[in-house]
Amino acid sequence: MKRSPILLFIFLALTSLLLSACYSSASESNSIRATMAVMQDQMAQAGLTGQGAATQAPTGPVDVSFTLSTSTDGHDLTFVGVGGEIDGIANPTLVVQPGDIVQITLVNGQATEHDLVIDEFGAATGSVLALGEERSFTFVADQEGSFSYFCSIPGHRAAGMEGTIQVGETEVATGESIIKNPSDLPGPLGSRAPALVQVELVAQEVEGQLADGTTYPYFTFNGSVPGPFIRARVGDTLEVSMRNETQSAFVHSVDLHSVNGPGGGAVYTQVQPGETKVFTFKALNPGIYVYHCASPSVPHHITSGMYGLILIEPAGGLPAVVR
Ligand SMILES: [Cu+2]
Repeated sequence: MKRSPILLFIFLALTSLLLSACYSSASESNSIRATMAVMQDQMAQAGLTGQGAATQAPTGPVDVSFTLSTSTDGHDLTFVGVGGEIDGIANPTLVVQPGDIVQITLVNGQATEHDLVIDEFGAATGSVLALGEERSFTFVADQEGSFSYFCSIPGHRAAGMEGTIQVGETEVATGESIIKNPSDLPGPLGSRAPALVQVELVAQEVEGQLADGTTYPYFTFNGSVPGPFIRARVGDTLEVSMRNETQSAFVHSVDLHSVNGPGGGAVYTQVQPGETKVFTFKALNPGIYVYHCASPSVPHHITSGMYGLILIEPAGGLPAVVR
């Protein structure tokens, strides 16, 4: 059988093309491998390999160490402190100072797989499997703030195996004081004649101190809870000015229970942020009455601080008290 020289040429050309393609792809993958090796070296130098972004390798003696044992009450899984100030505490907060070399030892309290991981420090014990098995890690607490330590075995963190490691001072939330001084009261009226009494109320929304480290978005009359104590006598005409601060987010108003008439003034005093409305009423009945904001949702405004007292003295004033 006689082969066509043209076909033979095509065959040889295709073969050589195929071979050169193989060689070039081999050399390309070699160069990719080389690049990856360089990158891995660089990542190792930058401490970026392994779990999380590992911080600098600890050198020198351990400044602070904690031992945590895994525990279960049949429902929840926890870490329990062993020894020192955290002894017996479930998921204790571990407090360390910035720059401390911290050692954490995990003791397995069950014959179940657990571990302990702190992502931000690239720190992980690896698994403990057997009852009583221990594993430790050491890291430098070189970032300030609150971080979670947890068990990374699927479902264990959600079941309760999570706590906080606090590096440095906790940030304490502080707000304005909204406390009303209980002695901040107008004096007795005595036996004066009926008069015009002007009352100025300002709705102020204040990020106020609720407890140590906790603030609350209060709604106030004149910046305090309760609002100002108002004093008048039967027969007085009260001119109530209700202003809402410009920076307020909500509509506010005032409903004084000493007002004879529906709504106690709330109908006339719904004020948008930046708005002021004034109304007058005549005090007809002696007594001590509550006043409060009556803008929807009313319970939200009252429980957030918009309430106070108004005293309507009888004609001739109140009798003197002994003490
Ligand atoms: Cu209000």
